Amino acid sequence: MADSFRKDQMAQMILAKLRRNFGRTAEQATNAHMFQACALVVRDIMSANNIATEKLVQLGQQRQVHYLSMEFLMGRSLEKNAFNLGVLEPMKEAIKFLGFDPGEIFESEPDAGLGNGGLGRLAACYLEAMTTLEIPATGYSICYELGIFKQKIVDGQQVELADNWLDLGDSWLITRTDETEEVKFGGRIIDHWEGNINHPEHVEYTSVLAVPRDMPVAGYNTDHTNVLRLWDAKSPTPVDMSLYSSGDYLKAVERQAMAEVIAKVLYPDDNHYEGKSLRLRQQYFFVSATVQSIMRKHRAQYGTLRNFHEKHVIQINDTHPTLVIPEMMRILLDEESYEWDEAWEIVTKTVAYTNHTVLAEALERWPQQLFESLLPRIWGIVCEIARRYQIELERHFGQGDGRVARMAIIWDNEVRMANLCICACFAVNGVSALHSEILKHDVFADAYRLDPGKFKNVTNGIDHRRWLSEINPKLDSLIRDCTGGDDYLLQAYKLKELEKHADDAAVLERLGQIKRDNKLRFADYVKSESGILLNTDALFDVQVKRLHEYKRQLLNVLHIIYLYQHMKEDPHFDFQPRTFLFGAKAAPGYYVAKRIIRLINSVADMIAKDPVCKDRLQVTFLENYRVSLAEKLMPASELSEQISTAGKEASGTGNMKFMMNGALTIGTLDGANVEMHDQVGDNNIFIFGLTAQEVSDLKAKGYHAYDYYMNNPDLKWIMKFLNDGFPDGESYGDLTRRLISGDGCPADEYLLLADFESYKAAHERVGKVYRDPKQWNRMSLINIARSGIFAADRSICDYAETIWDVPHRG
Ligand code: 26Q
Repeated sequence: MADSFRKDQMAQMILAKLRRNFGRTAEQATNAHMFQACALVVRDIMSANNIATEKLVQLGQQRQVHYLSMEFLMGRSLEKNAFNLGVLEPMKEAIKFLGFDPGEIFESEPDAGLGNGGLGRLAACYLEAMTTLEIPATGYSICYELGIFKQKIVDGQQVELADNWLDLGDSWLITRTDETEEVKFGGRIIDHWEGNINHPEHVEYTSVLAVPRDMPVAGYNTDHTNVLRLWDAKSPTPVDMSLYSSGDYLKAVERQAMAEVIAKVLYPDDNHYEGKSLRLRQQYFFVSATVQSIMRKHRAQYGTLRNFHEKHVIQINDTHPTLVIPEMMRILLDEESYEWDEAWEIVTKTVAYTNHTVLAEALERWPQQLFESLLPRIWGIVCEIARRYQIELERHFGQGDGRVARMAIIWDNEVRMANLCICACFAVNGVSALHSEILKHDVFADAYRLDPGKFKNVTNGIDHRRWLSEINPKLDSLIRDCTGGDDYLLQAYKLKELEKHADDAAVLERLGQIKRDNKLRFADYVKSESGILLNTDALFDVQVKRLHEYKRQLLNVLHIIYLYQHMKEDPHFDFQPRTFLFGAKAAPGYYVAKRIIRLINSVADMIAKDPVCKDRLQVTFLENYRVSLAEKLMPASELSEQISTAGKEASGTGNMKFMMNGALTIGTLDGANVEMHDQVGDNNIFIFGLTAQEVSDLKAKGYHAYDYYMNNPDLKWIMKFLNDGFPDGESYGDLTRRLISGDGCPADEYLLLADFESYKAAHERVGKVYRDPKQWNRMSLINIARSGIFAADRSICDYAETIWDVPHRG
């Protein structure tokens, strides 16, 4: 009864939005109208909750978390927010009642693709978990007009298209013009000394206005509501038509365009740094607006900034928001007239840093010249931080010590952002146990010895409400049936209770049936999108993630070519049929990554046309891998490929999504795979390859890819095959050269050839187990049961308890 009443109420609210915002009745509305009306209804509920949350936080004078990230890969929000608010069922009923299909309405929402991959998606999962755990938290980023590009595959190659998500996506955004901040670029600084105290004056600068567009975020089963604050860039000088005749019109337009370009586009580089001026402007823009906004509110409430660190913690997601450090100093020194030491104490008790990568090419090092001309006052402050740090280091290590040079903040006319973070932050954490060890003993070894207490680990986690309950409803029912209800939604460790059923034939059979159903559902989707028919009788073997050499999609391809060759040679080759699925975006400027995408498509094409492979071997490249595609794919996946060179993948979070949906992992002991292996043991995961220690030993000793090639007939054959080329006319000598001779860089930097045999053997083990469905399903069940530790709720509790010192629900 209550539900039908709520359905009616919901239908009325949706109709009111349709009428008011679009001047339409339900009969006149399109799916897009219906989506927007539903989003506005849900937004109103969250908005009211958010006002109440903010009041409570202010009254309680609680410590707040500010999560700064250049990326928040939010994906879709309608179904998710409705689910968390407990209004999903009545909303679906109302949509049906009004003559629409809820599935189609959810599908019409564009992904908010304001991120590249792991780091951005992690920020989104964490914002949800912080909200569910009732932590007063705000996310901050840029309101990019264009999110991560849309990928098309044309003639086997990646083509990038603009992602204009704001068309419909801005239904979620509440613009708060009254909270606009001014951000200053360029110009010069005039010092005004008053005795020992300087009052620098910034002149001839260019202003850009930062206008907040807030996206409310619902927590599960709570009224607590947080927001993601996305800063939009606007010019302070509106284009004035009357200037036209005076000739200033074009100048005004130009100035406007210069300002607004800051929020135009997300940089599509993942795990790769490029010293572009616009990127640095983006970073300072969002950081300055954020700090000004937080400090303004704090001052209004407490009348002083002296207790700032008691009321706020700022978590910076990789080094991209590092400029918060000098920006806070600037406000405290220049605008609030604090002395250096007092300002420094407030800053260093507020800011904590998470590192997400050990790849040297991803470490941010900004050229002094660019830095100084764009941010003259910030440059001055960074110089002073660097000078004082250098004195401290020299006192500790002695002058001329190599460690002083390695830890320097400014060196060789570059600003090293990671060193600035390590100097100023009260906590530094890695994102998996192995990664945090590598930070302590390798990447930041000097700093670790100086101050070991600063270094922490918080293993990543995912929003299991989205990545299990919402996307895999059949598995959700099975879990409810086996664990006695939905407690696991707030207490992910309760998934463990599934394990009581590890030997229950009926449960295992049901788990197998769920996977089959999900595979069919996914195959239907692929067919309707691309016309491709997936073989659902084959094992779904999946590698989806950004394309990067260290993630070794190419190792997967080499193995597929090996299987193909074997099958050609021996038509009776006893082989577990496999459907290999790939999904990956390559950074537009990353040539080798794009070649690997083309190679995957050449292989897919060749295999599709060869009758020998029919019903046995299939390869498909899924176009435009994104959050909403991952949501369809994870429930249908059986084998998860996590095959990075050990020591290179900081954590991985896709690995956790697969595990929660019952896929088994084939992987190296890298990132969080190590902890997955710790959870399930040798018997429930397919581990292969060199360990991180072995990789580093082998590299130290001298790795000779050529020897592996010469001594392995399979590898020789595969390389020849790649060189000779494919039926589509494309050949890949460039890729084989990179593996065997190096082509100017070290040969096979990521040790594909060294791990090939071990990878092959692991795949053979996979094939054997798959033929015993009972054993496979049992392993799958154990993986699901032991995946609770990878819930974002657990990660956020770790942050709250070991770094932020804030209370949380539960
Ligand atoms: C930096 C400067 C200029 C332009 C771009 C960048 C940039 C952008 C994105 C550098 C790095 C990134 C993204 C890094 C990333 O996604 N790292 C991943 O973080 C995940 C969450 O912790 C981990 O699970 C992955 O292992 C890690 O690769």
